[in-house]
Parts: sequence; C-alpha cells; structure tokens
Amino acid sequence: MRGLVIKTTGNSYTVQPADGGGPVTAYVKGNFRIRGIRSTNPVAVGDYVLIERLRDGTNWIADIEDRRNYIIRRSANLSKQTHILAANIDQAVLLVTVAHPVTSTTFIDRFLATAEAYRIPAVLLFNKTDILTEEEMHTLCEWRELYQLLGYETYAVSATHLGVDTVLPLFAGKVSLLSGNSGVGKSTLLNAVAGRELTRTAELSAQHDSGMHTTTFSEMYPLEGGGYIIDTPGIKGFGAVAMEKEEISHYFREIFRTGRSCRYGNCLHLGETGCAVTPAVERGDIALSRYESYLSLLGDCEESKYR
Ligand SMILES: Nc1nc2c(ncn2[C@@H]2O[C@H](COP(=O)(O)OP(=O)(O)O)[C@@H](O)[C@H]2O)c(=O)[nH]1
Ligand SMILES: [Mg+2]
Ligand SMILES: [Zn+2]
Repeated sequence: MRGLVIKTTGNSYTVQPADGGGPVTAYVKGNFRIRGIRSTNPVAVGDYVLIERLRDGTNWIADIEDRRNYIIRRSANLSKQTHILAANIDQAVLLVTVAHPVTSTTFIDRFLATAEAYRIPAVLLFNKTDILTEEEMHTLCEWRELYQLLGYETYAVSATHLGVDTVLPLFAGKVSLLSGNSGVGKSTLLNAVAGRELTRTAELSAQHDSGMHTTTFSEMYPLEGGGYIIDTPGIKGFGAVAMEKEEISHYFREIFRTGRSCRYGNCLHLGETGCAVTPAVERGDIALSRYESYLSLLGDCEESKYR
C-alpha cells in the first residue's frame, strides 16, 4: 500500500493511505537506511512510502519513493549528520509582520535565499494588517513592491480580523511549509486556514527539543479543501543549507543577474575592480537591505570557516 507520511514521532509514523481511508500507524525496521543520505531519521513528513502489513496487523515501511526535495537541519555536533525536517514541499510560505513583532528584512532574505537553494518556491504572507499604523502600512507596501519586483508572490492578511479567505487558494491542494518568527501568527493562521483548532500538540512536542540528541517531530495538517500545511516546531526559519561563499549570490536573484556583468567570474561583489553589483547598490537599483542581507550570509561563511 502506498501512503503519505503525515506525522513522525520517536519511533512510529502516521501514514495517510493514498487510496483513501483513515491514517495508519507504521514502523521502520532498525537497519533501514536510504542510499546517500546520512540522516538521523530515515523517514520524514511528506515522504511517500510503501507499507507492508504483517499477519499480526502491524504496518512496516518497506520503501521510500524518491524525494522531489527535502529540507534538513544539521545536527548541533560536528558529525555532519543531518535531520530531515520534511520532504516533497510545494511551497515555503513565510509569515511576516512589519510590526508586533518586527520581522527583519535580513530574516526575510535569508529565508528566500534558503528557498532558492532548496529550489522550493517561496511566498511572503504579511500578517496583522489590522493593527498597523499608517507609517507601518507604508512600509508594508514598500516591502511588497520590493519582493514582487524580484518575482516573489506576496499577500497581506489579518489572521484574526479580516479573514483568511483571500489566502485559501494559496494553500489549496499544495503541501506548504509555514515559517516565521515567534509571535507573527503562525498558529492563528494555521487554525484559520484548516478551520479547526489543531496546533496545541505541535506546541507541546516542541518541548522535546533540547540538547545534542535533538528530536524534532514534524506534522502535516490536512486542509479541508485538499493540501497540507507543515509545521516544524522549534524551527523558526527553514532548516539549513550549506552554502559556499561563491554561490550565495546565486540565491539573490537581482544580485545574481547583475553579477553576470562583473569583470571577474569569482567576484564576491565587495567592491572589487569591475564589480557591477556595488555600483548598482549605490544607484539604488539593488535595494540596500538586500545587499546587507547578502553580506550577512557571506559573514556566516567566514565564521564557519573558523569553527
Ligand atoms: N491583531 C492581530 N493579532 C494577531 C493576528 N494574527 C495573530 N495575532 C495574535 O498574535 C499573537 C501570536 O499569534 P500566534 O498564532 O501564537 O503566533 P505564532 O507564534 O507565530 O504561532 C496571538 O496573540 C494572536 O492572537 C492578526 O492578524 N492581527
Ligand atoms: Mg505558534
Ligand atoms: Zn561583483
């Protein structure tokens, strides 16, 4: 039987059979490994699996279908082991608030860059439009314009007041990863979109997140109109991608485009001779906030070199 993994806990998996019927609990044999991936967990939410049912009625995951994409978190220790947070994601939705709390543009740009690296379409969803001042509303419009010009879809809602009807089509029939800083309204939005209270367990399982042997139990919440929203408790951003210095600019669309005119192919856009990017920043053709986010990701690389 083929099915979709919708929940993972320490040792069991909840699998939604592809041909209908209620979800079943399945297990994984101790020696189960996937070729080429050194991961602390062999199966993640979003995986399509093959289930074998034994005579005693227990269900076992016999095989995992190839993943279209997956997001990971690297372990805190130096073992280079990774933890797969979720697989086969259609889109990554970042919930942003320009106030209460302020989401920094660096946080947004890091999210977008990570999505580019994973090749997962990213969408920005601005929340709490009901409590913004005129000035904050102005900021919201500016940010939306900036990201729309770069080719990202943006939406603005109020999860509590103005209804989420306008964003229902965004989630319908898709597997969406919902991210955002704490307090921006993820749980509120999830409940509103799913049409019922369902995030309490997620909040509770986040408590397990501690120390080196971190376990993160992810869950996919089914939506009435089809589709799922993935909640990865304890992960405010998006997992981690190892980026080489030279490739970071590939994940900033406009910097990549402009950078093709730099004199040297290995230009890091730090004002080298013949760099096309720094003049574009000075002219305002590339937003300063975006360039600063780029520099901040470059800075991470420098740091990890000395770790
Ligand atoms: N005014 C206003 N408050 C909101 C909105 N969305 C969420 N909140 C409130 O913001 C707080 C944090 O929301 P929550 O869903 O827990 O955020 P999470 O940490 O991202 O899951 C709660 O008090 C919500 O009621 C909104 O659109 N407008
Ligand atoms: Mg929450
Ligand atoms: Zn350059």
